[in-house]
This record gives sequence, structure tokens and C-alpha cells, in this order.
Amino acid sequence: MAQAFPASTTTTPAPRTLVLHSPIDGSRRGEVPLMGDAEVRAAVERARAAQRAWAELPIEARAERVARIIDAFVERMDDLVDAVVLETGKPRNDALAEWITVADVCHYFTRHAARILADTPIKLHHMKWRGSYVTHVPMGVIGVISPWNLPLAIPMGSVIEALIAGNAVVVKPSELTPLALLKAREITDAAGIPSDLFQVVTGDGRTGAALIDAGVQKVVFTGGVSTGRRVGAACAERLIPCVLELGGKAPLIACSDCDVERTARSIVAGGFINSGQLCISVERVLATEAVHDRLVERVVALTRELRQGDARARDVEVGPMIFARQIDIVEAHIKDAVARGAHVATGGRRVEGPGMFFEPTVLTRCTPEMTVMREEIFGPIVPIMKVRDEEEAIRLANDSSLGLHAYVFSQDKARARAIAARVEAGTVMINDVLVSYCAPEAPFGGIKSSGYGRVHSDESLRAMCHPRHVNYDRFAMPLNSPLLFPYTSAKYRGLRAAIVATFKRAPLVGRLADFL
Ligand code: TXE
Repeated sequence: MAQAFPASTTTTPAPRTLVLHSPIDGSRRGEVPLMGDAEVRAAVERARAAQRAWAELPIEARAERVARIIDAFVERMDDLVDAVVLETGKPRNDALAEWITVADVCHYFTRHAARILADTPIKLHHMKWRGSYVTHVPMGVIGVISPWNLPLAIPMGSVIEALIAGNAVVVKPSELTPLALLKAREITDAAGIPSDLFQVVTGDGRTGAALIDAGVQKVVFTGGVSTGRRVGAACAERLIPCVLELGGKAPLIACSDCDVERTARSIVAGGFINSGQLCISVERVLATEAVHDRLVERVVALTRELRQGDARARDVEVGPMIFARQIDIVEAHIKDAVARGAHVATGGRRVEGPGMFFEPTVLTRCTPEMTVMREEIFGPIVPIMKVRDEEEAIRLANDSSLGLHAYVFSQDKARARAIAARVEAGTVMINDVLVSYCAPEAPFGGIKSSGYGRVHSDESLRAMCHPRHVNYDRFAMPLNSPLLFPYTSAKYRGLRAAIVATFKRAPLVGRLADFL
């Protein structure tokens, strides 16, 4: 059994602080203030004041200022990677992947923001005497509430989108992992981003709730489904929009014609990177009969090759889990699965000694009623189920309340796309895993109980703004227009005739209007 030590955070009554412990060995690694309502509200007020001047800057100037973050991130890359490793225990390669994601979001949006946020003309199909365009107006202060699994990539992606769009941003990082983001903010400060424009408020769920209540104009939340429901309800009460990035239960459909070696390697990476603590981790494998046995053999062999341990001391592929509660969830899933007939092909136990290490685990003979096939695991378990064919796989893939990510493996591109079209998920990847999150130009988010709204993508940047419709005169209507007072029967008859001519099938007026 792992050595017992306090949960990763503890709250001390006075002064109000969160004490942070390392998941690698339980050592104390710092503390941060547990901020209350007044502190959060003051932060949002400062952010609002800073935002006014920021929003006045032309988009090119904002993009240029935000682009300096990339240079500062390059210069301080090792500091950031170290901070993420220390906080989460994840391997340096995984921490670097977070860094790359942030840098690329910054790279893409600073280059394309002027195009994405340019005024959009609208050609009015009937009202030819008027013209319209949509202008994208910054919302004000964006509140970001983020989880512990990607403590740098998740909050910083939204910070960059919010800033480029002309907003201020206040982030409440997870109570388990606030230090990497505080390090990032120290770096953006040094890079010249006004310190009130991007702020971090530390604390637990109460601090997150205070942020929603502090007068922000939008919330971007990433976390568990049940918290997401509360956040969505709190935003609805205040009539502010929110993005909810919640859990996933990504199925991986291994078709009868998949490349078994590629599929097996992808399953192992998709299941065990970040100790399976990703909302897009491979959470259930649906392997068709034709490939099942060969696939299981390779997945088990590759899993046994994984090295697990302290990423600060040696090369490893798998680090610890974040805290004891997450290990309890994993153990409960395995217990339930075994009781219902699953076989632990490899792994299945906590690692002896200090730290939150749990062996990478492969379960076979899984069936749909097991919790491991139904509920989010968020840990290092790959459950595999044998299915008759692709039809059964699609049916089971869709038999879930969650719909964030899905994976299809087939060597027939047309067939893979046809399956992708029938899988209920925000993203479907064909013949690869996880990297879709690293494409800032593509929308990321879920359907069903995985939430709504998107981060990344041009739409997401625009959604950091209010669309303001401006309607202007192309040429003036005469003052006796039927739309202005006084109303007369003659105006009514004239209007009626025009309407009939317009809305009748193949209307002459309608066709003429197209030329104007
Ligand atoms: O997340 P929470 P937790 C899943 C995973 C995990 C479960 C719970 O299955 O087991 O969620 O994880 C803040 N108002 N994911 O407990 O509670 C909280 O302080 C406002 C999936 O860590 O959802 C933290 O900053 N904010 C996920 C953030 O919400 C509140 C990643 C997330 O916390 C709040 C992590 C409230 N009432 C876990 N209560 C993913 N999809 O990536 C809490 N918070």
C-alpha cells in the first residue's frame, strides 16, 4: 500500500491557506491563499478597469502584445516544465506537451485574430436599401475555472483567447495545482501583459463559486460533470454564458481491418499518458472479433514495458495519480469489473511505497454493465471488450451519457469516416489519439453530458466577444415610406402587393432583388 499522507491539499483555519503536497512523495511543496468573496470581487473589479484601455487597442496591437508571451515562454520553458512536473508528477514529456499546446494557441491566434475578428458584412436578402455587418465587441472580464489534470494548457489556452479578443481574464485554478499557473502569470507579467488584466485567484470550489458571482461576463469551466451542472446553473441564474468542458468516456473502435500494431500503441498511449487523467483518454476499447485477441496480446505486452516512477529522477512514461480520491475511484472500478467477470491482464494494484502511483492496468472480458465501461475512470485503466462487428461497436460507443471524444481505427479511410459520422462525440479521431486537442484551429468540446460550447477554433475566439449587429442605410427610403407613420389604406395596399410579389414562388421582385 502507498504510504498514508494527508490529501494533496489541506485547509488550515487561520491564516486561510491551501497547503500543497506532492503526489510523487507527499512532501509539502508550497501553499497559496484560500481567497474569499471579497478578494475575488476586488480582483474582478481591477480586471474590469484594466480591460477598458486594453479593449481600445487595435486588434493588431493586442495580438502583438500577447505574442510576446511566446518569447517569454521559450526563455522560461524549463521553469514551466519543472513547475508542472513538481505539481502533478507527470513525465517531463507530458509537461512539455502542455507547454507546446499553449505556445501554439498563442502562435495561431496572434497571427489570425485580425482576420477572425474582422467585421463580417451581411448581404441582406430583401432589405436592399439597408446594409448590415457584425462587429465583435469584447465582453469584459472572462472567468476561467480549471482542473488539475492539465494545469498549464487548459487555463492558459482560454487566457490567451480572452486577452486577444480584448477581454480581461481572472482564473481560478484547481486547488490541487495552482503553482504552474502562478508561474505562468509571473512570466506573462514580465512579458508586459498588464498584471490586472490577467489575474489568478487561488482557492477551492468556494473561490470558483465566488468568481462566477463576482460580475464576470462569461465563464469557461473545465472539470467534472457534477460540478459542471452547478456551474451551469449558477451562470444561468446570473444570465451569463458559459462554456462547460466536462468529462469524457472516449470509446476506441478497433475495426476488423485496423493496423493492429498501430492500434495497440495508440491504445497504450491514449490510455496511460498523464496516468489516464485526461478527459480525452481512451476510456473503453471496443475490439471487433477479427482483431481482438491479437490486439489484447500487444496492448498487454506494451503496457508491461511502461516505466513508472519519479519523473524528476529518471525517464518514465507514467507518473502518479493526482490524489488519493482518484486512486479510490480506480480501485472501485476494478473491484466492480472483476466481480462481474473481467480479467486483470496486467496491473491492477497500487504501487508500494510513497506517492500516488497506481499500476497501468489492462482489463479484458469487459461487458457494458461494468462501471468501468460506463462511468468516467480518469485513471490508468484500459478496459477492453470484444464485440461482434463494427455495428455493435457503434451501438455501444453511443450508449453513453458522455460525448466528448471518440476514436476509430481502420485502414479503410472511407469506412472509418462513415463510422465517424455515426459516433456521437464532439471530436472523432481516425487512426490516432489525443493530438486533436493540440490543434488550436479546431473546435474542442463535447455533446450530451460532456457539456457545451467550445474552446480553440475561430468560433471560440469570436465567442469571447458579443456579436454586435450594425444596420445602416445604403440609400434613404422616401419619407412617405409604408413603414413610417402615418398609416394609410393606400400604403397598406402597396405593401401588401409588394409582399405577395416577394413571397410568391419564383417572385419577380425577389429575383430582381438578387441583382441589387
Ligand atoms: O473536479 P471539479 P475534481 C473529472 C474526473 C474527476 C472528477 C472530479 O472524473 O474524478 O471530474 O474532479 C472548481 N463552483 N474531471 O473534483 O470538482 C474546483 O475548485 C465553481 C474531468 O478535481 O469539477 C476546480 O478548480 N467552481 C476534467 C474546478 O472547479 C467550482 C478534469 C474543477 O473541479 C465549484 C478534472 C463550484 N461550485 C476532473 N466546485 C476534465 N474534463 O478535463 C468546484 N469548483
